[in-house]
Amino acid sequence: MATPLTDSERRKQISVRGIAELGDVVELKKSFNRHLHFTLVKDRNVATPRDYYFALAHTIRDHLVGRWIRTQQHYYEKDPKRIYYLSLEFYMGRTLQNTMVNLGLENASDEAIYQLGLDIEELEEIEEDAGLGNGGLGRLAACFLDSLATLGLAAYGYGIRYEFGIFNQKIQNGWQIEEADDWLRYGNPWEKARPEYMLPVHFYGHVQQTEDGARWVDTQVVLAMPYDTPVPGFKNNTVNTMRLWSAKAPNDFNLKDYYLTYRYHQIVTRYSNMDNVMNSYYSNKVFEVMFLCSQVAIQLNDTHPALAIPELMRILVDVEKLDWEKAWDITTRTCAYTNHTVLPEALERWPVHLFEKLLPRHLQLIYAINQKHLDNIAALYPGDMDRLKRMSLIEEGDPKRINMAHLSVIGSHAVNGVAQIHSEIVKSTVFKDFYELEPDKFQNKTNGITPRRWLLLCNPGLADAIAERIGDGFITDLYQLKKLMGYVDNEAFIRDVANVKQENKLKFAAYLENEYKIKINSSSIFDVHVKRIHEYKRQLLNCLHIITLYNRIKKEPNKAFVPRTILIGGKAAPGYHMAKMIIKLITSVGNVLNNDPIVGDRLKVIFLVNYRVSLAEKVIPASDLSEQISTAGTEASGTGNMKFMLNGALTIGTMDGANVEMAEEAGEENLFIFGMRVEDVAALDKKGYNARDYYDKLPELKQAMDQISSGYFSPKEPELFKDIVDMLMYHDRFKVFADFEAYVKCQEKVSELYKNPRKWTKVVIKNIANSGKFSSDRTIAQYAREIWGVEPSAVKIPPPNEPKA
Ligand code: Z2T
Repeated sequence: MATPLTDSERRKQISVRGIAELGDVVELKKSFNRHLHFTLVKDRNVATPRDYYFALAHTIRDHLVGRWIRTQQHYYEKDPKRIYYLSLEFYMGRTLQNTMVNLGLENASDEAIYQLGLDIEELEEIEEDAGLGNGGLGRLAACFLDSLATLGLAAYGYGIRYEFGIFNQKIQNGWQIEEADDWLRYGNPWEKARPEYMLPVHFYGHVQQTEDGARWVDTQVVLAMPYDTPVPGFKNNTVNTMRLWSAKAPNDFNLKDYYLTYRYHQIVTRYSNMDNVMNSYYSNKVFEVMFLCSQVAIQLNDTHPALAIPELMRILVDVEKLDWEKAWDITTRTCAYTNHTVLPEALERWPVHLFEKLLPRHLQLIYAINQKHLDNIAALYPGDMDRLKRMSLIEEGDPKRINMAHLSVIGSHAVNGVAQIHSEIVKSTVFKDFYELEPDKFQNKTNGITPRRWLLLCNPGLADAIAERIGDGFITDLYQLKKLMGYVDNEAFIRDVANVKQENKLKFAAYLENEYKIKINSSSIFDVHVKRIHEYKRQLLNCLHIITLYNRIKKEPNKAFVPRTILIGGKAAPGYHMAKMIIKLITSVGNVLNNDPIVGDRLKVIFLVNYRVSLAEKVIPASDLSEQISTAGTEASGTGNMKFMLNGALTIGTMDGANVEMAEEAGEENLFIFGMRVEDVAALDKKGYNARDYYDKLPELKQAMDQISSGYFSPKEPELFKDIVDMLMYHDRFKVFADFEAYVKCQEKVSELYKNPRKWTKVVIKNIANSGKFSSDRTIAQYAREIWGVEPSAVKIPPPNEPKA
């Protein structure tokens, strides 16, 4: 008779991390030792932890190579429509564990490394984040690459190989300090330079009008060097390519000043993409340009790569000699544009004088595009001069500028926002006139996140608890999580979900203690607010709530209080004064209340230094409460909100961005929704927002503000936070005070529910069960069908036959 399995044996069998087959383990160990010897040129006596990381990285990378070659061969033979995702940012984070997860090698590698007497988590920690992005937009591009490969689409991510990623954030005396991120210092084992595909890119010069069209002559040539990184799909043997370009100016290249150098670097790498798209398209077959748009789709990740539009026109008109109408038809049918914000300061408007020197032919083409566009408007709306001015690609003024969003809308057959509410706002505000002109162009594609990195990789305990109930199909079909609604009252599942959360919290607390010597109370609510520091994201609203909680404890020290640890993290743009002041305020408030013996461990405020992809993977699975509190109408979508939901945190949030759809999916009663809706914000704007009204009416708000302005949190420098106070009192575009009362009340409900762990966990389960919509697989399938005109394929490329060593 078979002995019953132990709990851990049962878990191993259903483990979503793959099964450690003996053969695989033996092979991995051999390969690891071979790489340590031949690649790292070390033995176990002298190898450092970093050598071990590289030996493992090379071992795992070897498993990608055959699949990569085969996938590209497969695309060559089947010749499906190619998707080019053009993005100035790919915020990839680490690659080692993600590769093991997607190849199903994680448990085997764990076992192999364990048998070698090493600790795999310690090795994984050595890898640098590929921080080639700022935040949500760049991380979205990275999630999309994972989904594109998992859906078997013939896709390429095209971008820039920055030599420095986003700065590393340090905190000194409560202030943000930026340090260079020299991420390539020890080499990058995941990239392959492709000097054979190097391309010349032209700059400067002037345009000659000849009999058969324009000639751009006397240019200076710059070389663009591609580096390819493999992008594996989840267990489908597909490996796509992310191609990042590096530009080096030849020595004789004369650059006037630093600003131009910087712009030049951006521009050369931006538009070298296009040449290559054309090249890869027509290098192997007879060039039939008429079919370009049926063979290639180009998705522009915001306006940053919008030069693709005039560049494609240049190639079609100047090089391929197509007539203008044909060229424009192909261009617009090939390109599509995603908008990520409606905040006016973030919309790109490039000075014309930059183009005059650097890209004179592109400027001419943009003027010609604009002329035809304005002729069209003038014919449709005779005499409406104001409309012409509003819709022009060129904005008069000093300096004269090109509105890159207008260029992108005109040059694309589809324009999409990134959440339902945002897509509606886009149509009624920034692109109102354009929507009136071409309503069918405008679409919505609600953002998503990859469940591989944001569940399997970062929260294996939760993934296992789920798979034990509903199998592992949810990993590539996240809507299957709905089946968990059948477990809302299942005591064993409730217990498992609560236990996993507690384990994650303990692990994160241990990490904070190890790395930063910070001690936190693991039975407190982990209340987490992580994202870029921005006025519209309202970290200051959180701050005012923290101060209010503190004042309540001080007022009635013996009253019962539900303990909270408030974790706030995020980078401030180096030149954004207010964002830097917000960091200083958070750390100053922390200093006061973390050291107040009356408060004890009931309330702590921790600033999470250097928030980035790899830190998100640690903190999100350990969170109880997710702060998504932007002013309604300002956060296009948010994607952190989705990561928290999937990892069993409850959301406190406004009806903004994708929060709206999260509430729709899970039921508004299962989120902590508070505050003004978009309509309320508009009404308040109409009436006139007066911060003073709230300050006078709400004693707790007044007390908190008075403390900040009187130096309670900065005794040595009472005036320190004057700019914050003035902003909040006299020119707050984001109306923090108007939501203060509702926010504080809503936080009371959070504490109330937390007192009943069983009820809390049931709400958590309902949230997880209804998070299926927020898989980037769903998002990408919609882009594929509704913008690119391709079907995601379930075809599994056969596994490679590795050449014998
Ligand atoms: C960015 O991360 C976002 C928008 C931008 O507008 C620029 C950057 Cl770097 C130009 C974010 C949005 O703020 C966020 O709401 C959204 O979820 C994310 O892009 C992805 O769409």
